[in-house]
Amino acid sequence: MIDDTKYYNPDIECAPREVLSWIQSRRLIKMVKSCYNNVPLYKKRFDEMGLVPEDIKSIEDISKLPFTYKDDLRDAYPFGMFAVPKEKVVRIHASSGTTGKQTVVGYTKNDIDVWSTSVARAITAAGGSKSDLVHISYGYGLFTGGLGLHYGAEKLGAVAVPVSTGNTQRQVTILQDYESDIICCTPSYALYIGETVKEMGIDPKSLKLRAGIFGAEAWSDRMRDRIEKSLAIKAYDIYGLSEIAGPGVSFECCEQNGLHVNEDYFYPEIIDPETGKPLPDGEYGELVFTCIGKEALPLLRYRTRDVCKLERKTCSCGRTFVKMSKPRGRTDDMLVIRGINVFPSQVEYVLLSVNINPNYQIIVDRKNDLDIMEVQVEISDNIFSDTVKNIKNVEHTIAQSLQSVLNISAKVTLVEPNTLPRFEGKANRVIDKRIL
Ligand code: DLL
Repeated sequence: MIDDTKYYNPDIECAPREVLSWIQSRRLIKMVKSCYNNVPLYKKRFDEMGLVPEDIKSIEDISKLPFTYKDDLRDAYPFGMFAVPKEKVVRIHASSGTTGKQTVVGYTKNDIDVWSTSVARAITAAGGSKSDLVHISYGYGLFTGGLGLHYGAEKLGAVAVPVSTGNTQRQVTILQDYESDIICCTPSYALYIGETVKEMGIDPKSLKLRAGIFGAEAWSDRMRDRIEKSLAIKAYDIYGLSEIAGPGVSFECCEQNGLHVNEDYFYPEIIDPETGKPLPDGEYGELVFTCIGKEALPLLRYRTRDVCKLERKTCSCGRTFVKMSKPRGRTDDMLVIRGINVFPSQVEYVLLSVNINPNYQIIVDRKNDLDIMEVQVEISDNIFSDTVKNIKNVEHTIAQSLQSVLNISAKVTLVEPNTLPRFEGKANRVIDKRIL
C-alpha cells in the first residue's frame, strides 16, 4: 500500500517501469509530430536526416532524433522555436544571458500546470505539505526560480511567501516572525542567510524552519552539511533549467542522494559530449533532455552541458523515477588551466574539506604565456586575528590540498572576513582575466 502523504502523484512517481515507458512512448510520439509540424527548424533537421515522425514508434527510438543546442534557441530569438501561436502562450521566462544572447522560453496554461506539478512533487519529497509556509528567496522575474517555486507551493496547497532576493536581515526576521517551515534559494544564498542568522545572534534551532530546497547552481555534499548546520535544517537539492521548464526537472527525496527526474515530463539521456553517442547508466557524461509533456516549447534532445550520471536502482523512498547524480558542473563552467580541467566546485570541495567556509574567488591570468591561478579565500575573524605564521600555514594547507585534488599549483591568498562578494542568486566566483 503506497503512503500517499509522501508523494504528490503516487501513481506516477511510484509507477512500474513498464507503465512509465508506455507513458513516455505515447507522449514522445505526440511531441515529435508537434515539433515536425510546427517548428521550422525541426522540419528542416528531420528532412536533412531523412527522418519522418512515423519513424519514432516508442521511447526506444529517441536516439534517432536530432539534438537541440542553446544556439538554436538564440538563433530563433525571441519566439522562433515556439510550437503554438501566441494566443496559447500565457507566460514567458528567459535565461540570464550572461554568456551571450538571452534564450527566451514560453509556456501554455498546460505547460504551467506540468511545471507546477513537477515542483509540487519536489516540495512534497522534501517533506512539505499543505500546512507548510514556504519562504521563497529565489529571484522573481524572467529567472524561473522565484515563480517556479511559487506556483509549485501554491499547487501543493502550501502557503507561498514571495520574499525574492535581497535585504538578508529582513529575510531572517520574516523567517522568525512568520514561522516559515521551508526555505527555497540558491545554496550560496542559504549559506549567506546562515551567516546572517549567526551575526544577528539568533540560535538557528529557535527558528521553526525544518527544510531547505536549494538549486540553480552546483553544490557539494559538504556544502550541504555546512548549510544544514548553519540553519538547523535538512537541505534538499532541486535541479532544472529554463529551456526545459525551470526548477523541478529533478529533485531529491529523503535519501538526499541523487535527484529523481520527473521523467513522465522530461526524458533524460547521458551522452558523450564529444561523439554525441548515448552512454550507459553509471557513466558520467552530458545530460540531454527531451520535453515529452510540453506544448509551447517542446525541445528534442536538448544539450544541457551539465555533467552527471544516471542511476536506475530502486530507491528506498519508493519512487521509480530514474535518479541523476548532483551535476558536477557545466562543460562551459570548466576552466582549462595549463591544459588541466578545473571546475569551481572542486575548489569549494577542497575548502570545505579543510574546514573553511567556501567564500572564495578564483582569479585566472596569463603571464609570460603561462596560465596562473590564484584562489582568494575569506576566513573567519579568529583565524584572521592569528599570527602571520599561522596565516601562512593555513594558506599552505589549502594550496597543498588544491594541488592534490586538481593536480595544479595555485597561489592561495587569505583575505579579511566579509570582503569577498556574497551572492543572492547564482554565485559567480571566477574572474578569468585571460578573456577580459
Ligand atoms: O537555474 C532553474 C532553477 C531555479 C533550478 C531554481 C533550481 C532552482 P537556468 O537559469 O536556466 O535555470 O540555469 C540552468 O543552472 O543547466 C545547471 O547548469 C544549473 N543548475 C540548476 N540547478 C542546479 C542544481 C535555473 N541543482 C542551469 N545543481 C543548469 C547544479 C544546477 N546545477
